[in-house]
Amino acid sequence: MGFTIAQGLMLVLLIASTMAISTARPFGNSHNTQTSNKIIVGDSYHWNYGFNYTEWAIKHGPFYLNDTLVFKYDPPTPNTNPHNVYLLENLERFIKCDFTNAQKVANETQGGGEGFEFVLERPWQPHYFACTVHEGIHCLNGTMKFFVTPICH
Ligand SMILES: *[C@@H]1O[C@H](CO)[C@@H](O)[C@H](O)[C@H]1NC(C)=O
Ligand SMILES: *[C@@H]1O[C@H](CO)[C@@H](O)[C@H](O)[C@H]1NC(C)=O
Ligand SMILES: *[C@@H]1O[C@H](CO)[C@@H](O)[C@H](O)[C@H]1NC(C)=O
Ligand SMILES: *[C@@H]1O[C@H](CO)[C@@H](O)[C@H](O)[C@H]1NC(C)=O
Ligand SMILES: [Cu+2]
Repeated sequence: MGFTIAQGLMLVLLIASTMAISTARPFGNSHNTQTSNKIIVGDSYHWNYGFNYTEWAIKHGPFYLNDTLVFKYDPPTPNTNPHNVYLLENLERFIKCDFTNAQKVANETQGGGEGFEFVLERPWQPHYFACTVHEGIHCLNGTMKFFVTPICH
């Protein structure tokens, strides 16, 4: 819909550059111990409509195997938007916010309290996260999507 091929290529380049940085400095950052990190998605903005999570993920990367992503979002009320967490099938579907074969990982109530925790257990696999609420409005217009590719220490 709103995405061009150029934007898709940009995303691919962003993955590539994140990896290049991390392989160029394998021992040079604070993630170089075996302890895994807990990372709150969106920092203080949490998992909500209208935040650029792609930019957030670039800024917070690289992500390591066994790091935990914490998705925090309020349970739905008459005054708050519901949210959820899905894994989308591939990059193309991620770009289009196409939820075909998407896998639900957290429902609308699981982001409450301490949040929903997702451990990055699959090394080198891109994980395409998105909120599917309102037939893609949250994903497309609200930019509630990002991907991470956990690398090994
Ligand atoms: C989000 O940030 C990325 C990376 O800076 C940028 O390429 C993209 O255009 C931004 N998206 C929106 C909707 O502003
Ligand atoms: C990740 O966690 C798994 C399961 O707990 C463990 O077997 C593995 O050694 C861990 N890997 C790293 C790099 O921490
Ligand atoms: C969401 O998932 C939790 C944990 O699996 C479950 O207890 C709860 O009933 C589910 N809520 C909805 C609205 O599906
Ligand atoms: C979402 O974005 C699309 C395309 O940019 C636009 O046509 C549509 O009106 C927007 N919908 C909402 C609810 O903002
Ligand atoms: Cu949402």
